[in-house]
Amino acid sequence: STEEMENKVKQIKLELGDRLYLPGHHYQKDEVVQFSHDTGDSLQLAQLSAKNNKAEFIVFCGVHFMAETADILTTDEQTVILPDMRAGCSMADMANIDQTERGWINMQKALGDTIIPLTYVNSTAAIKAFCGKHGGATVTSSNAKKMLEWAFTQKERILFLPDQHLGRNTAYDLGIPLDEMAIWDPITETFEYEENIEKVKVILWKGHCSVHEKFTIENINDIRKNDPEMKIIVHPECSWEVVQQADEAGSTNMILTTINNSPAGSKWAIGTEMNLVNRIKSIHKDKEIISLNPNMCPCLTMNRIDLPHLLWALESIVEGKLINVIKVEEIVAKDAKLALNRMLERV
Ligand code: CIZ
Ligand code: SF4
Repeated sequence: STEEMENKVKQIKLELGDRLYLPGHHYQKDEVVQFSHDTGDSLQLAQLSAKNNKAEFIVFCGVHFMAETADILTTDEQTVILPDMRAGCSMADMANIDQTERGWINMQKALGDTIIPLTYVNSTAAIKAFCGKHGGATVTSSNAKKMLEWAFTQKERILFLPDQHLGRNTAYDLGIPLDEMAIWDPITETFEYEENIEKVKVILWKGHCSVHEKFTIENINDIRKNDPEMKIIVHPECSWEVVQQADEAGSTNMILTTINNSPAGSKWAIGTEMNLVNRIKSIHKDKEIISLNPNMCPCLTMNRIDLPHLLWALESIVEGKLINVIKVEEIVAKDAKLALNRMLERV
């Protein structure tokens, strides 16, 4: 039963003490997050894992790329475990390394040595390593603007992987018009652009988040019509049109602080993952909180981590038969760390 499983998790947590660290991403289910030592966004959790050098075992409740980042930033003595290997990220999977290497050659042909690659942390370790190797860095949704500004001090143009929306929203925020951005389609291996490729300052990899793409202009119009007092706040993984029409847009932490700082009685429609929206709703009972999309929008892969998988991972530690260990190959980890460090030392 659920209660039995919960009791076992509690018991193993007690038994392992400091040897265990359990980070839980904001998008994780309550049944998992209730046991987390910390909750946070992907980068905060990786940094906290790295600081927690007493922990021999890090059972990462989040998705695969987050566990990889934790492995890259922690020591060789620390073991990172992902409770369910099916917990991937469809966005990260939209840029594989072979496509990226091929695309890069095409981009160099078209534009010469004028491009620096940046990748959203929501990407595989191999893509982070690619960026590290070519002088680039990682970014998160909280520091994307700062990192794009830095990148433009290095090269004339940026290749932004793998989320076209975060790339477009951030570049637009920096004053770059849409006709100075091109999309690189890794399937057709061609650019999509409006005028002259020479004018392009930002090349957006054609990837997206299948959760955040479900928030639409129609959702916004419905809310404005039904309740004009409701404020709309969205994550920058939403499309440019949605971000432009919303009242506020920002990272998970920005969304959390904005709602925290809003007065009792405030009304918010939030465009981000369902578990986080529900958690905000249960914490802020004095405010009216709804999802921007009435169908809620769960991240299916985040939700693969559930209580039974968490318990399975913990039992594997106690029994000395580790499952789902996430270990990034050394040569990949080295270059990926370069890309992560270029970001960490600037933010
Ligand atoms: O959409 C995601 O996966 C986010 C916002 C991750 C993170 O915490 O950076
Ligand atoms: Fe990936 Fe989107 Fe899920 Fe985040 S919410 S893990 S970007 S699919």
